[in-house]
Amino acid sequence: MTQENAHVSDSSTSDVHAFMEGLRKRNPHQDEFIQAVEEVAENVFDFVANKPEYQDAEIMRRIAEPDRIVSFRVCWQDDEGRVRVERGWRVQNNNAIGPYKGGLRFHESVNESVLKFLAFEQTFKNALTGLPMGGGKGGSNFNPKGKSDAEIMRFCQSFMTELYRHIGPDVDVPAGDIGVGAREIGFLFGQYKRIRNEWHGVLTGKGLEYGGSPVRTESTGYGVVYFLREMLREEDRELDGMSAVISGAGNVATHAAEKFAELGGKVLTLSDSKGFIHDPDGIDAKKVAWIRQQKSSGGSLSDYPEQFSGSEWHEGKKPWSVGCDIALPCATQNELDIDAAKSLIDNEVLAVCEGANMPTTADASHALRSNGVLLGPGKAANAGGVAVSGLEMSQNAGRRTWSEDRLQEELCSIMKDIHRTCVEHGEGTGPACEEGECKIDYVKGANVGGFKKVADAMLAFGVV
Ligand code: NDP
Ligand code: 2IT
Repeated sequence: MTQENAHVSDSSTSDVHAFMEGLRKRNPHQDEFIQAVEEVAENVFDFVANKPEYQDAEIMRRIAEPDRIVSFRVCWQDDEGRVRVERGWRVQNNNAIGPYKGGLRFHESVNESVLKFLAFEQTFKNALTGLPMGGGKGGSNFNPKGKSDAEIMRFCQSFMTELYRHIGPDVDVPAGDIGVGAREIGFLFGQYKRIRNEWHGVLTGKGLEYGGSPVRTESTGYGVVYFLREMLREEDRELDGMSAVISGAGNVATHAAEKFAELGGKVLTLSDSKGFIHDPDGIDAKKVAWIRQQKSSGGSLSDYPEQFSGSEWHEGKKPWSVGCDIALPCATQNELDIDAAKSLIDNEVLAVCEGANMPTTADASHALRSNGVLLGPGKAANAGGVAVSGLEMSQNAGRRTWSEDRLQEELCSIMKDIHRTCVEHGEGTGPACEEGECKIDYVKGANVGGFKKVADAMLAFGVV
């Protein structure tokens, strides 16, 4: 790796500032979107510094302007017969390399900024998988907590009654995310099929009985741990015997915990929006199963210590101060801030590998990397989910279902390929290089690797 790649050049630094100033003006009050773009821009402007073909075509400016955003009203009736009104969105960010693809999030915190950041990240993530998928994201500020199955069904049907116009197996293929799992995908798919009278793979994460793919449910969390394993191998280390602090107690967190424990690691924590569980004996597959059951039946994680002695519940706290070798943030954006990063650095954590999308704040990300902590960014580390979604699309198009063994192998091999791409573009460039302790900058590797693929496709199309 050449020395000039080790730092952002002066001219590209000023380009980033001018670019970000324009972006801020055009997207006021969209902090999450601006944060996601800024991280990519820092790396991409450095990469394109001597490449006028990308600069002249304004590729970065175009990727950071969604192709379109659809926003719509979603009315539904609750069990008391009251009329409720929510807002729904689909952000179609970029379809240069394939149909728009990305999840739907139902959470009270959802707004346009959150969905724009997620659709932007998804564009790079999907490119990294090597599969032909563009980037999109959607959802609603609907809060599914405490709602009955019938209420969830009515909401999903109403949401799809508008969304169906904007999606299709070759147009845009949504899936799950926070608050959208197998139950919601079933209701959404049922309504789409009813309106269109067409059966095709318009959503992924479907049930196995109706076109879903083996391994899709587990794929994000398992993929995170496969990516982490590659990061450790690159440093001649093994996961076996390591301890991990994991946040979240949903799809990604529980499957990451399950795989981490299966590969010989000890999972010390899991969490939700109310607090975290600390279990020094380790949270194994049996305990994970209890947590899943508790969450799906509307129960509280605070009951965990009654079930499993020697453990503790920490109300209203996040798990990052617990000493560990590895941290896996698997809940939501900006959950790991600068104070958390300082605790992890003080506790000599080796690696942070992101199961969630953008869980690490910008200052925390810089602090971790400057202090020699390996940071696996979400757009690489959590790409296993959308990768198996891509394989679900292939299976649906070919009207076949592949074996579980085949899908497990494909997931493992895609995560290894993504890791290799990150190493290719992130070697010898990390912030710690300035301190003389050069580690692979996975953030830069993922940003540049994803950008290059999308950008080359866009160059081929001319100005569109
Ligand atoms: P789930 O809805 O299954 O679980 C979300 C978990 O995160 C819950 O434990 C929830 O706690 C917690 N959480 C959500 N929002 C907050 C918040 N604001 N503060 C604290 N805790 C919070 O979602 P997933 O596991 O599917 O998604 C988790 C993350 O992984 C998200 O960032 C998502 O974008 C990302 N991701 C998901 C993929 C997938 O295939 N599902 C693929 C790639 C990334 P509580 O129950 O108390 O709300
Ligand atoms: O953030 C993500 O990658 C997802 N929520 C999964 C998207 C998908 O289309 O499977």
